[in-house]
Amino acid sequence: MKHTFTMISAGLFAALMAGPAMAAEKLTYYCSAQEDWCQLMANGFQDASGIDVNMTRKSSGETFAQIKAEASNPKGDVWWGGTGDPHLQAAEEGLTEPYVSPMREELQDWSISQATSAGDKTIGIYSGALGYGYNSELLAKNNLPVPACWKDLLKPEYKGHVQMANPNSSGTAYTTLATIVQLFGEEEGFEFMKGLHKNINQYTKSGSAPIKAAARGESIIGIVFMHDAVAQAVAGFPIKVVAPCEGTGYEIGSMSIIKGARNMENAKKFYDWALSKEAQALALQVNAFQVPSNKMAPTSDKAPDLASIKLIDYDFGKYGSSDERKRLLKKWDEEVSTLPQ
Ligand code: S7P
Repeated sequence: MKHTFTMISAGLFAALMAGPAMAAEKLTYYCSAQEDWCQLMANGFQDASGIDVNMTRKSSGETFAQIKAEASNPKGDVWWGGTGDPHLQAAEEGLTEPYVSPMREELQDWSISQATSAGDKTIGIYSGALGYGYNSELLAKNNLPVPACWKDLLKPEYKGHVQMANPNSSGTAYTTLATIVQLFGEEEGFEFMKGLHKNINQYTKSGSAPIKAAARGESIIGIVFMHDAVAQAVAGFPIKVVAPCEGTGYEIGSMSIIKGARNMENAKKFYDWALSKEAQALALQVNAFQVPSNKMAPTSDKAPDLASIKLIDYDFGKYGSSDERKRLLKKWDEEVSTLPQ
């Protein structure tokens, strides 16, 4: 069987690499993962296919809003990266195109489930667990206790020391909100978010910004995907990574083709290429420590081990649905973000 898959890949790549495409060939690519990975994917595809790539990087919620705003006159061709929930919402709202890639046979079950649940309008490209990280030097300098659980973040000692992104713009922060609601129930979950609000020094636009701020010493604790905290630790900053003791949510980072894409064939070529083990292996060059969806792509030994983290059974169907995402965000806007600190 493995041999057959390899043949499929080899055949597909032979077709893709058959020679440079016509000079006019192009692709408009929206990216919601970290900037350096987005750029590497753009360059990698351009080199592999000869197709000119025009890349824009925005957070997951922002990209969703842009695709929605452009729906009557789509400008993007493919959306790669970012948390799965807004990709699922885009699928439900008819903003993305169904596509069944020949590369599917190489993918993990969780990647295919994401596709199946969305009528093939999206697919999983990586996975990662939510958590937080803290600057251990600053924590010690400020005589603060070492946090290990979500509820530790409510301690009054942490006032002004915790940062997270805004769940409207950021997929990471929406995953945080949905995780807390699933872990503690809606009522207690919103009480938690209100308590946390008292300790927040800033809601950033981008999901990974809070741990970059902690790395630079501008804040102490950042709520982020654990792989984003690991990236800062690997870069040499005094960041410790926490898998919260109560359990935590996770993402299926996703990819979707935009409905009405002007360069539909090139979008499909990118999609197939992005699912290959070669394209997914590029992550290691930029310290992107998510777990890849291609079973043959390497996972860094520094990547958080999802099997050893207490993961909740995140309900992607519910929390990726248009009504639920809109409702939770509205409730957070009205009941949490407006509270005094
Ligand atoms: O940095 C990588 C990553 O955490 O960023 C994506 C994220 O959704 C994009 O940032 P926002 O939170 O600002 O939307 C994640 O999918 C990815 O793992």
